Amino acid sequence: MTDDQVQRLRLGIEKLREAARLTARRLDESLPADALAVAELLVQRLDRGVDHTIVAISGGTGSGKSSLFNAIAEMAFSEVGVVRPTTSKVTACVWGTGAEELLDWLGVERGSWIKRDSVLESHIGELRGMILLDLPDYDSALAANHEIADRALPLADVLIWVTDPQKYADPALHERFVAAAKAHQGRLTIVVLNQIDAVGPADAEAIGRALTGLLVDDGLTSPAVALTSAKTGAGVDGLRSALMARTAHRTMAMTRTASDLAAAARQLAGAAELAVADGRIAVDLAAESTWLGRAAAAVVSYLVEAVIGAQGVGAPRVLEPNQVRQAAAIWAAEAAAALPERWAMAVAYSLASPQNLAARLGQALEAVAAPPRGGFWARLLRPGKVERRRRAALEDAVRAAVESVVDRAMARPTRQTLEDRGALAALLADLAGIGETAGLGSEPLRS
Ligand SMILES: Nc1nc2c(ncn2[C@@H]2O[C@H](COP(=O)(O)OP(=O)(O)OP(=O)(O)O)[C@@H](O)[C@H]2O)c(=O)[nH]1
Ligand SMILES: [Mg+2]
Repeated sequence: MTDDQVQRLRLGIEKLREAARLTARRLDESLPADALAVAELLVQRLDRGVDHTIVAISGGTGSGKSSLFNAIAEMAFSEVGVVRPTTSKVTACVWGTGAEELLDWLGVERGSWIKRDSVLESHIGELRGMILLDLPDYDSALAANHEIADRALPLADVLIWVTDPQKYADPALHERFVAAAKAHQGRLTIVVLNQIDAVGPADAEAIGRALTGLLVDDGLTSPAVALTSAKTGAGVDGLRSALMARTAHRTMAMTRTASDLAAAARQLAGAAELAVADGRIAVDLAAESTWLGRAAAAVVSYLVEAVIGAQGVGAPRVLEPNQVRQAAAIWAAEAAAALPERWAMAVAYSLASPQNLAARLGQALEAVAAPPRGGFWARLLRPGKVERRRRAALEDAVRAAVESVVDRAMARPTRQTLEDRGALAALLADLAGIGETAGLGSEPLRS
C-alpha cells in the first residue's frame, strides 16, 4: 500500500517536472524555478524513505523552543539558555532507528542528535519514527541562524511554531510562520503559546484566543493552537499526543509530499496564467476554437484584400513587408483578446517570422494563375460581367492560396501552443487533485 502511494507520488513529481518543462518552453525559462526546486526536494525526501516524520520546532528567540524540545523528549539534551540566541545549530532527537541518512540531509551534525530506541524509553512505541528538530531562532541577530532555520524549514513534514505571551503579536513572526503555513497547506502546522505559567490561566486562555484570532486574520482557517509551559509541563503531554497521532500513521512524509505537489501546482498555474477556480484548473476548448476561426478569417480577408485590393484582375500579387507584418499583428491581436497576456505572447512567438511568412505567401501567390479571359461563351456576355466573374475566380484562387499559408504558418503553430497549454492545465489539475486527499493543515488540535 505504502509502496503504491510512494509510486503515485513519484509519478506526481514527474508530472510537476513535465509541467515545468512545458511552462519553460512556452512562457518563460525562469517561471517554473520554484516548481522545479519543490520537485527536487520531494525526490530527495522520498529517496530517504517515508518511515520517518520530520517535526521541526521553530519560532522567535527565547520563546522556549529548546525547553519544549526537551520537555517533549523528556530529557535535557538541547541547550537552554539565558543568553540569546542560545541555539545556533540544529539539534535532533530520533525515536527508533535508521534515520542517519535523513539527519545528514537535514544538516544535523553527528554530535547534535540523540537516539531513543530502547524499549525502556517512554512512548517509544507511539513516537517511533519521529525526528524532532530544535531549530535556531527566526528573529535572530545572527544571520547564520536565519540561514539554518530557512534551510531546514521546507524539509520538515510537521511544523511547530513557538511563541510566548510577550511576543505572540509580533508581526514579523506572524508573517514568517503564516507564509510557511500557507505555502504548505496540507502540512500539519501547530502554533504553540509557550510560557503560559508566566501569566494566569485566564490570561493564557485569552491570549490563546487572541493569537488564534490573529492567525485567522492572517488568512489561516482554523489554525491549531496549543498552550504549554515547558517549565511546569502543562500542555506538553497533549502536544506530544498530537504528534504521536501523526507519526503513528507513518504517512506524514507522504501527506506533506502530496500537499507540496498540490501547492506547487497551484503556484505554477497562477504563474502560468491558467485560471484556477475552486481548486480546478481548466481550459475552455470551445472558446479557443471560436477565436482561432475568427483570427483565421480576419487575416485571410485582410490578405486577400491586400493582394487584389480595389484593382482589377491584373493586379500585382506581391505583398509589401508592412502588409505581412500587419497580418501577423491581426493574428496576435485576436490571440491577445482571447488569451491571458503570457499566452497571447506565446502565440505571437510561435508564428512564422514575417520574412518566412512573406516568402511563403509570395510562393503560394506566384502559383495562382490569372483566370482565363473566357472562351466563346464569354464573348456573348457583357464585358462588365466577364470582368466580375474573372475577378471572383481570381479572388477564390488567391483566398485558397492565402488560406493554406495562414493555416500552416499561423494556425498550426498556434494550435500547438494551445495544445501545450491544455496539456499543462491537465497536468496541474491532476496534481492539485493529489493534494485534496492530503489536507491536514487545518485539523483542530485535540489534546
Ligand atoms: N517561565 C517559563 N520560562 C521558560 C519556559 N520555557 C522556556 N523558558 C525559559 O526561557 C528561556 C529561553 O528558553 P530556551 O528554551 O532556550 O528558548 P529558545 O527558544 O530555544 O531560545 P533560542 O535558542 O535562543 O532561540 C530560558 O531561560 C528558559 O528557562 C516556560 O514555559 N516558562
Ligand atoms: Mg534554543
